[in-house]
Amino acid sequence: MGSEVQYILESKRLVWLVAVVFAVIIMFQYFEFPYGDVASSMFTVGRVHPSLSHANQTKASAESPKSSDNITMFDVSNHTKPVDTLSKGNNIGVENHIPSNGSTASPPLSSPASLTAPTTVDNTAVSPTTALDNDTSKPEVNGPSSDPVFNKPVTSENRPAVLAGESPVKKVPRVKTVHERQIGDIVTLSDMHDILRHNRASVRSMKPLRSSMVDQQLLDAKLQIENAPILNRNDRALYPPLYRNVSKFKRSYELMENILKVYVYKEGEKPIFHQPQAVLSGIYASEGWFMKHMKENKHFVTKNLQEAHLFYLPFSSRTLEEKLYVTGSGSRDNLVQHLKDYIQLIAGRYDSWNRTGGSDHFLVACHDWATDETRKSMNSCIRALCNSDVGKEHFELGKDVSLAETYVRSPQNPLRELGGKPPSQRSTLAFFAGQMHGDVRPILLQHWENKDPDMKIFRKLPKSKGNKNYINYMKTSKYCICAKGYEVNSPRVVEAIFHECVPVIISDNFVPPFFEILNWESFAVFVQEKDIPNLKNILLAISNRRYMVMQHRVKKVQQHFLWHNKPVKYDIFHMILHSIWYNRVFRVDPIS
Ligand SMILES: *[C@@H]1O[C@H](CO)[C@@H](O)[C@H](O)[C@H]1NC(C)=O
Ligand SMILES: *[C@@H]1O[C@H](CO)[C@@H](O)[C@H](O)[C@H]1NC(C)=O
Ligand SMILES: *[C@@H]1O[C@H](CO)[C@@H](O)[C@H](O)[C@H]1NC(C)=O
Ligand SMILES: *[C@@H]1O[C@H](CO)[C@@H](O)[C@H](O)[C@H]1NC(C)=O
Ligand SMILES: *[C@@H]1O[C@H](CO)[C@@H](O)[C@H](O)[C@H]1NC(C)=O
Ligand SMILES: *[C@@H]1O[C@H](CO)[C@@H](O)[C@H](O)[C@H]1NC(C)=O
Ligand SMILES: CC(=O)N[C@H]1CO[C@H](CO)[C@@H](O)[C@@H]1O
Repeated sequence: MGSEVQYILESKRLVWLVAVVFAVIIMFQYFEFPYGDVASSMFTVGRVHPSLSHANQTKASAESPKSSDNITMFDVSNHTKPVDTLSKGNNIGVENHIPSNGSTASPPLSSPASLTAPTTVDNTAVSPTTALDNDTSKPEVNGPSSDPVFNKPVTSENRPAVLAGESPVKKVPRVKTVHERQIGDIVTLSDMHDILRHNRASVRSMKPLRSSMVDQQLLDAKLQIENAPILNRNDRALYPPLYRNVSKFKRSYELMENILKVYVYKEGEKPIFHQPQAVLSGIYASEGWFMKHMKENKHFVTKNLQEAHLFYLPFSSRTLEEKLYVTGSGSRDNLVQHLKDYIQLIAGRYDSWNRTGGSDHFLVACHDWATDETRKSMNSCIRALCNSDVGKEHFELGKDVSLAETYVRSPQNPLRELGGKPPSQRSTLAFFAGQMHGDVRPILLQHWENKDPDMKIFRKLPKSKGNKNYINYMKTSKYCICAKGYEVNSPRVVEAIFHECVPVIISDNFVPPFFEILNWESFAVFVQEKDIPNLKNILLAISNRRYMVMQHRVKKVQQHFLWHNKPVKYDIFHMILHSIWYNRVFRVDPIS
């Protein structure tokens, strides 16, 4: 009897032991792989690990925010701010003009456990990790083989599956009801890579109602890109470290040049449609310049609907707002309706919309509102949007494209003031100036305004002719802080590149432009909003050698962010078109 009891106790203990060991292993796997840093992950307060599959999460509709365990995902309803409060923002230079009080996440707090110990690994991404002790700093990696291109962040491809049967993409932002958003509830760049990869593998555009020669061409193109020949080392036009895979990009770009045909709809009344001239300057200029170049283009544009791979919906989200939004009305319904009517017109008149349900149609829109305005009638389209916030549901990686926000000061000469000082003449460590839009900038100012001579962190600078003061800081600072405003994007990202200042992006969940193609971490620094108190240490922890490497790359990547009066190869016009093309190619259904 006694021995039997003993036996039972023993087995119970054994079972317990096994269970505990198992749990620990699972915990480590679960925490380690997604974040690449066991210590920080395990001790970061309040990090929530959603375990729902991404596929289901992305379906969560804005109208009915899904809740589980009191955590609301993608609670877009409360992100959208009262339109009422909008100051029309007509003045060029007044950026993101849309007070978004609704989206005020609780101020990113500095975690008690975040004695930030940024890793100074010279060739890997500089993404500061939060750590409890000093042991987590990674060993120095050197040599050409450790270049970011060949040394990508831990991703689902090169890490073991977390748990059998689970989707590799686990960490979609779980945006809690906005006010209770917690530290860690953000989508890091490596999460974005995972989501993109997942979406590429699983989400396809609608199977065409009737097949056409363009479908086959796209499939062929996809195959050729996937099997791209390795880039010739002597190819000087593209600097490999800047790209996620330079060979694929090169091939895809060539194929675009060789086969892509775009049909531009003639329908739509001016000035909302077909009138780019109105939007060639200011912070929304990218939609105007794109429209101008697309409409004038001889190489890509076709008049033959049958041979088009893409269909352009040529409207300006900026003009739409200017012309139709009734100040003080608090309603954007008429703007949304205007776009819906347009699609109905197109769908009724041309078979091309119905053939693919609009999934080969695209738009290019830089106004913050465009993301929301187009999410119903144009959701199937490939949308190039400045407001590329992956933390909200309406930006779909793999389909939608992050549009660079370019502040064009002189439409006659978009390259005016291009460039900046060499690294040795950049005396300021970090620079920021801007209005106190949104909830991140006040925190930045609170910690760094007039606190430290190395940190030139200002509110809006006093007016100066041609904005000389601001531009001079951009040209003479090592790092240019791009803190989000009301929404994730900021013209500073491109301005920094324009003036050869290394961008420091403080905008959680922001999908940077040309994300599909560029290896952003190779030339920019990403600092989480919660790490603002540590900003200076994070920057100082970047070795001078690493800084020189990044600054050099910023100069190399610059060509992709420049508008020219006549487009040139690899410039921003072609890069935007390329991203749209790339998503079109990779969403084509292989079983058609
Ligand atoms: C999504 O959730 C439903 C039930 O909520 C489930 O039946 C379905 O299999 C899930 N889909 C995926 C892709 O996980
Ligand atoms: C959700 O929160 C409410 C109030 O905060 C609480 O009463 C309820 O029990 C919670 N539900 C769950 C599932 O935790
Ligand atoms: C938005 O926030 C600003 C500054 O915090 C405040 O002045 C304004 O009244 C707020 N507007 C709304 C609609 O809450
Ligand atoms: C980390 O390093 C700093 C300076 O090197 C030292 O003062 C501190 O005690 C270390 N902390 C731990 C937990 O080892
Ligand atoms: C880039 O893509 C090509 C084609 O798929 C592949 O052969 C090559 O190994 C990739 N290069 C890197 C560095 O991932
Ligand atoms: C496309 O489909 C819509 C809705 O089903 C229909 O009203 C329209 O006539 C169709 N367009 C064409 C050109 O057949
Ligand atoms: C989910 C959630 O927090 N919803 C809130 C959105 O805002 C409205 C009005 O401010 C609240 O009534 C909802 O509860």
